[in-house]
Amino acid sequence: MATPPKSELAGTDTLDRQNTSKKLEQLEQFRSDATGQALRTNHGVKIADNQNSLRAGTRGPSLLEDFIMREKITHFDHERIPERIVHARGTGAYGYFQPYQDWSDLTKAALFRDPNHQTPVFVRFSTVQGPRGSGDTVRDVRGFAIKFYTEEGNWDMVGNNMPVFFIQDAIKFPDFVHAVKPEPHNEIPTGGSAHDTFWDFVSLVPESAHMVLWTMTDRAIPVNLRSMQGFGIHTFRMINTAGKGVFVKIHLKPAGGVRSLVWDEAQKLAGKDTDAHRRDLWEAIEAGDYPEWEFGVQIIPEEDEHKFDWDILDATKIIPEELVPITPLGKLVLNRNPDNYFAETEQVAFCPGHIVPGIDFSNDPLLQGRLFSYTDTQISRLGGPNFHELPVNRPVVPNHNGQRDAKYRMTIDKGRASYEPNSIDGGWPKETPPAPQDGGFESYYERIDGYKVRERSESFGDHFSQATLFYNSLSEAEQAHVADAYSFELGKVERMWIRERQVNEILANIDLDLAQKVAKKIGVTPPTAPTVQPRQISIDKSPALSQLNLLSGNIKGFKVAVLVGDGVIASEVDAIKQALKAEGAHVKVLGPTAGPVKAADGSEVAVDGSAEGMPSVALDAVYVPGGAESVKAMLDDGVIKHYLLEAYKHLKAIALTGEAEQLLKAVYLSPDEALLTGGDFKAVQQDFFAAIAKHRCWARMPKIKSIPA
Ligand code: HDE
Repeated sequence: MATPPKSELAGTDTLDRQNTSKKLEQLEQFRSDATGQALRTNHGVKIADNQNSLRAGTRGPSLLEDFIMREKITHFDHERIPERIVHARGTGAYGYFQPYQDWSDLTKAALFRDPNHQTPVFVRFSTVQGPRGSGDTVRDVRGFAIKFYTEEGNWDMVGNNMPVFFIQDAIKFPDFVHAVKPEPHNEIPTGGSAHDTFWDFVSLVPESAHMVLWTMTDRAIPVNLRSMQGFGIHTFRMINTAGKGVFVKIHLKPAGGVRSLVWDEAQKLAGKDTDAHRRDLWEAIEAGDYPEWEFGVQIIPEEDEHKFDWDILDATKIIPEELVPITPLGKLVLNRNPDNYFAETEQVAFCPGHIVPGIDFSNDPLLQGRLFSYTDTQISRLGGPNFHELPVNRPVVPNHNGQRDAKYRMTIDKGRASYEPNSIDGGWPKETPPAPQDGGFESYYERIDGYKVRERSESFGDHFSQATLFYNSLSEAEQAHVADAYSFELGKVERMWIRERQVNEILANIDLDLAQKVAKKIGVTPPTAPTVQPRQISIDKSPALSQLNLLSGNIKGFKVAVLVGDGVIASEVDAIKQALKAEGAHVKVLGPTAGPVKAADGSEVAVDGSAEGMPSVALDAVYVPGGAESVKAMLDDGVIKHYLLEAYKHLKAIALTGEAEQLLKAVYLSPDEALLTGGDFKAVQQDFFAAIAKHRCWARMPKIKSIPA
């Protein structure tokens, strides 16, 4: 009898840390470097002339036999694949997840077991509404999808940057997406929700009230992808080594704090730099400033399932952190950019149904529908059921089974038996029984009892109390932005009855004052009472929801513009650069042109670009050092004056030292807690850095209305 290829024991593909710890190593075999290589056809023939097609005479017709040209153009003709139906615009990076300790008492999943082990990950961030080429800074939800290449197979945590969703049941998803996507007749707008079909739908579907409120906050215009929270949204389960399950809500908190753009800035940035977010992520990783998040869970014992004012299976609800604090489990770090956007970021395929032992689903009806949808969509997007063989999607462990053939099969499966059980191939591959650790996957042992119904549980029936809780938890400035955002969006809605319905039947039930403010700005008669009786809940504020409470307190990762011209004081430029770098901030020295400037002492000061090329909207703060000549030129420079006014309008920290103080008068501004002046950099450093760390000078808000866009 032939010897079986491996031990007779079932479950031979158990943990093998040495082999599986690095996804990147595994990917190496697929990476292709053309350096030093001859130009060849796809079939390996060396090409002698890549400039001219084959023709009959130098001025004659092209010849069909030109297999080199035909192959090249045929391939080109098919280079595009369908973009994702939602989340088409995205950007990704590799990194790792590392647990802080052994969490076996919470989950048996191996990735949470060893604090010395890093599980490789690929993360893809995305917007939802816009097509692949749309702007990064549009008002939208951001996808936050993580593929953990664990030693027990891939776990996809396909989340967003907001903790709730628009609908409660997956069957409504196509309706919601059709409504938010550009209008069918003219395909407008690209990347946003400020149009009739979206507001028509959400004003008719009150369960969307909470999530729509989130999208009207500044969370929908993150300053960059590094500064966003991530959420699993649905309630999931974790199962420990003893087989005990708990419910969990997944949270990711950015180490650099949660920060957003302001609306005017977001709109301008979409035009000035369509790629603002992907550029920022790329540059941060290239600069070694690796984005980091703390991965944590809210843990809800099974016996507490019904103890909240809301149903934990309802994806339009959060569990306030004040009621169930987050247990931090580990950190997620992104430290490598992909080599090829298409092969990695575009071809990556996530599915919430990809889980590993120790993690399981809940009965959330939104989650349940997602489990089916994602693999289904990959089949049309990636051309068949073999997309798991694409390098970026391959698990780091082997995946033997009887699934064969189909389009684009890359694996050459050996053996005769593509069925199980078999006696021809020694019975391989075999099942692995479930085990406290490293066993085969076993669904959570849960009793299900019920009638077959198309009905929503009554516990899903309250749509406003959490929206009100969220609104009440926001700072005054955040609330003002919410009113502005609703007014902007609804102001673009052509049908008056949709505006009225959103104000009277949705906003008035969230907060009457908000409804009245918005009504006044969009030509609707302000409502005087809600249409739904407010529901009493056990908590009236959740400070953890206000992003003003989620800043890091330091300036690591912030981007500061230093405006220079000929005659600048070089030592000042050096001092600010060094001090910012020491704090982990990024400095962009910007001149009148993209060429170097000559300092007052005759030395050359290198610049990173021109002020016009790197507008204030792309940076977090502005510093102008002294220098009689450079400031003199700036006093007559419209670009610089606009730069300062725009940074001021966007509530940014600005410091003007030495002669640069004269610029204040030129732009008719006066100092405030974030607009600083002083003799030199040392004089303003402390206050300037403190103002940057606050991210925005909210006290300035009442003044900025008078500054033209
Ligand atoms: Fe998705 N969603 N979704 N979604 N979703 C997709 O899958 C779907 C939902 C999310 O970077 C699609 O591969 C249904 C919630 C992210 O590749 C598709 C429902 C949340 C991404 C799909 C939802 C998400 C997607 C389109 C209602 C937050 C991008 C392309 C039940 C928890 C992943 C694709 C990436 C992508 C279906 C609702 C997050 C069509 C049916 C809730 C981050 O399968």
